Amino acid sequence: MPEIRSIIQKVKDLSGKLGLFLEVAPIKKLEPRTPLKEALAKRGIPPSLGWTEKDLPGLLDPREIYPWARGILCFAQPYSREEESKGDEPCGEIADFCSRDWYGLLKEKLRMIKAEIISSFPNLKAKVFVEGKILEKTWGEVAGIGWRGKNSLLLRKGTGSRILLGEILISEEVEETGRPMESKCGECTLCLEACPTGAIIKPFQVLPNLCLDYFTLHYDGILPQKIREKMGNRLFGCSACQEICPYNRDNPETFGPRPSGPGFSFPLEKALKMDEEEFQRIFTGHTFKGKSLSLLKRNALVVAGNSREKSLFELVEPFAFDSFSLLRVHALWSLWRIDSERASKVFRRIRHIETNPRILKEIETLEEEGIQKQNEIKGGF
Ligand code: B12
Ligand code: SF4
Ligand code: SF4
Repeated sequence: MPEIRSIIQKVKDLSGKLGLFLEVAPIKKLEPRTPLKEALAKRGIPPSLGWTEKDLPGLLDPREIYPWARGILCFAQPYSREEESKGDEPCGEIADFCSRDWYGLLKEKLRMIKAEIISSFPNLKAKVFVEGKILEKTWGEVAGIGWRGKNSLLLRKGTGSRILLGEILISEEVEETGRPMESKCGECTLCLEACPTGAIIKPFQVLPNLCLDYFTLHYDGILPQKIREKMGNRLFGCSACQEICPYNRDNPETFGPRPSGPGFSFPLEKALKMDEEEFQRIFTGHTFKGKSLSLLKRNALVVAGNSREKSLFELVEPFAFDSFSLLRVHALWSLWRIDSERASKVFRRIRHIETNPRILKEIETLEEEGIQKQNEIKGGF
């Protein structure tokens, strides 16, 4: 039976060919910097996305769930940066990592690698993770795939933070191939300052329920007003804490197939007029393939409001009468921001037909704020 060392070498060669970075480490109990229990309790995101206290033992030591685990292969998939291609029309921004289904691609590659390992080592147990119940950044740190940035992400020389992480647990003892690295942020705090919502509450710690990535991609309810404002022109995802990072500039290794995706800038008119068929055609094969067209439209309404572009009023107005109350709420807010005088007239029509108390409350709040603002202006003179 071939030695595990030769298998690791084979996996390393294969990973290189597949455009992945690989480091290997023995399994051990992790010692997270902040008490993980406390970090998880403060998150305020649904357990479906994050984890709860009951997941703690398995997160800290994968052997609690996979008693056979002895080694971990940690992989990084670099993803390419989308070119800025802004036209004259009002557009929303789509984060780089959405340029294609990078997570799906990584998972596929890891499944291929697993099959390759098993073919040479049939008795080996192996389990692939991409976004699974495993502390991917911490394992990446332990194995030496990269080091922690204050934006909480893992960075490596040559790619910066534009890498996605995946792992294969194996039932064989392994020797480490890399070494944990100290953070190289030094005195820099650019990402903390650039975060629009203050979600990076402390260096290395992100509060998920303030993060725009969470709100634009994972949260499918009514967006809090403060978050709508902070979204600016973000349609899907947020990369502010990565774009600003000096380690993310001019990275020769941020390679991969050129994204064939919807592009960095997406016209709002196109988003708002899109039907299900077009949505499936454009977004299938991209990170938000599982997301709904309504999520795109909700976000597009918010971005339209933030643009304050008068030409978008007519485009937004029909959504104030949409059968889906989620879109009605955001359309009202958007109309108000684009042109509050015109919006008031629409609100009057809506009051006659609307029965949903949440929608009526939205109108009331917006108008109250308007009166307050007017009083402030008057008081200022
Ligand atoms: C839930 C989740 C989110 C949530 C919460 C993110 C967060 N930072 O908490 C939301 C939806 C907001 C999110 C957003 C994004 N995510 Co996300 N996310 C995850 C997921 C599924 C779980 C992460 C988690 O909750 N870990 C638990 C927390 C408690 O762990 P932690 O953040 O490591 O916390 C530790 C540090 O704070 C550390 N610490 C504390 N003090 C100190 C001090 C020092 C000196 C150091 C070094 C460390 C340190 O100790 C804490 C406890 O161990 C992982 C996949 C996975 N399975 O790991 C992907 C993952 C972290 N996400 C990823 C990505 C790419 C993103 C986005 C960039 C998406 C985008 N828009 O492009 C944004 C980035 C936002 C950001 N700055 O973090 C990648 C990160 C890749 C990388 N290069 O690191 C991962 C690993 C997915 C993957 N398979 O690649 N994500
Ligand atoms: S992704 Fe955006 S909102 Fe989230 S931590 Fe980074 S800059 Fe802040
Ligand atoms: S912007 Fe500065 S502080 Fe933030 S991750 Fe990059 S180097 Fe570190």
